[in-house]
Amino acid sequence: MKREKSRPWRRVVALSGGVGGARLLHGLSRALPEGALTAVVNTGDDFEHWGLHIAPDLDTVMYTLADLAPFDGGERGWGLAVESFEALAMMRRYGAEDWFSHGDRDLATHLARTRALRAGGSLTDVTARLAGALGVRTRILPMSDAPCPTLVETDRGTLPFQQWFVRHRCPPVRAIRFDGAAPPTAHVLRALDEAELVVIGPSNPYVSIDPILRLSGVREAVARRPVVAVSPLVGGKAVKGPLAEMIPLLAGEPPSTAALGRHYRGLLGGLVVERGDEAGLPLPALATSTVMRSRDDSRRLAGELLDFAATLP
Ligand code: FO1
Repeated sequence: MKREKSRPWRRVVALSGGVGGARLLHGLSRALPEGALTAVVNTGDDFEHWGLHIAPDLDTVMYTLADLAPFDGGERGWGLAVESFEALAMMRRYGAEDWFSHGDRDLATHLARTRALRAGGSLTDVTARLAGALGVRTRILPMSDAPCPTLVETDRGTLPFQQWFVRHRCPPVRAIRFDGAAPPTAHVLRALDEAELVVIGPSNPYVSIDPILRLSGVREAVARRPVVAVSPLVGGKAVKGPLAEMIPLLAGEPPSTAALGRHYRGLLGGLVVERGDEAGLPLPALATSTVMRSRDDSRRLAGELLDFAATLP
């Protein structure tokens, strides 16, 4: 049965990593009625640094939805648009590790989160409190309340995600490993069970989306819903990050949207791809402009995605 274009979606869940997923969430939050969107966010990148709990993807999503993130296609998509790095410079003088750039304003988020977690709050509750304080109306759910670090196997050994990504600048990957058996939260499973549509954002499938899908019961819950993904590739190149280099190493084939479709095999009802990247796809595809350099780009893409999803069985 096809959904009429004009009927608004009431319950949409979007799975997200950092910048690409966050930008799509921004567009979806504007395209959907208030209260209709829930973001389920990867926490496999979370780590402790300077004694603080850092949750980069949650923060990127929160800042983007609060209109506080850089959104101009510039180099730095993460963190806050208006930022200074005085504390980092001072910590450097004290001999602290400085490979991860904490901004001064961003540090306030890490402090507030760490204090609230130490006082006994769950990551879900603390995230809701921080996002609410920044005026975010979209529900942001961490995928789990327990630590579930993503580990990257490389020639230099097995590296926790941020060591691999930021400190060592993405050396070639042999395999991705997920530590422990942390469960998804009940909120995540309920949101998926109630979703009319699940959107997989244009995030790295191996290190941003798989960490969510591999949690007990999540893949099965997603597979029961209509699912549309947005490709993070443009002409075989990643919009941002090391995905294009990872696909040949992990899937044994050149980077393409067809490889992406195969990666999400059994899950997708449709795939949104960059114009020209639709050749050879074995599933319904919407070919459009997928790069989000502005809020208007993300609003347009989100609207097109929802109209496309409405045409799927
Ligand atoms: N990415 C970098 O490449 N270098 C950094 O120093 C860095 C700092 C940083 C601080 C806060 C934050 O929320 C994100 C930050 N990121 C940084 C981005 C982040 O590590 C990755 O983009 C995500 O984990 C991947 O989605």
